[in-house]
Amino acid sequence: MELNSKKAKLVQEQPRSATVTRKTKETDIQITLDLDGEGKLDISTGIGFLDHMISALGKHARFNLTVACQGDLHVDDHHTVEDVGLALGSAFDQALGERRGIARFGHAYAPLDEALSRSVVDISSRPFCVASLGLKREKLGALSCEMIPHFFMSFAQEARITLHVECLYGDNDHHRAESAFKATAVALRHAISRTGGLNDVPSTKGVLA
Ligand SMILES: [Mn+2]
Repeated sequence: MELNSKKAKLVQEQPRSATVTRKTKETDIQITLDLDGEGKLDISTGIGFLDHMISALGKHARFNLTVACQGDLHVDDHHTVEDVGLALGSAFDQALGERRGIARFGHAYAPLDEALSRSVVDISSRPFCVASLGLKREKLGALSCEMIPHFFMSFAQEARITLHVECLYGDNDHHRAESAFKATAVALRHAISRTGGLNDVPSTKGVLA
């Protein structure tokens, strides 16, 4: 019993962080992520609204997160948004490490004024994403609205999580998008919260690989 609790304590103290570098002809990305941070952020993707959304994600998930991306924005915003989503997902996967001793499921609602979003997360190792945000504008700042669900999809793919995020209502697209990121942040924070020791695998299969 004493041994088990010592083991659990050791797991609690293990850092959950990762550094990811991803370089292609389209984007050059460096990310550092600490899942057990204080919301310390330095986000620079070259797309202001994307920085704003990733900042909301990091702040409310209580990550320490730096994201630096030099992308081919002279083409458009597609590669930058997609690749930052993939790299952030990969950093999340690496930082999480062995999928043991965590809550696994998380869900949250987040309002922003008149808009309300719901996000449900399963740290399943089964990449799947349903992102239904109902955005009407073509762009928010320099970010194409069609790339916002795409970002969630790319993140979920490399993070190897199941993510269902929906904006339930709201008139203002900035509010709709931001509430979706905030809800996802809080859902992630709950899903990765430490609930047990190394022997605790939250799956009837006995493995979340
Ligand atoms: Mn805002």
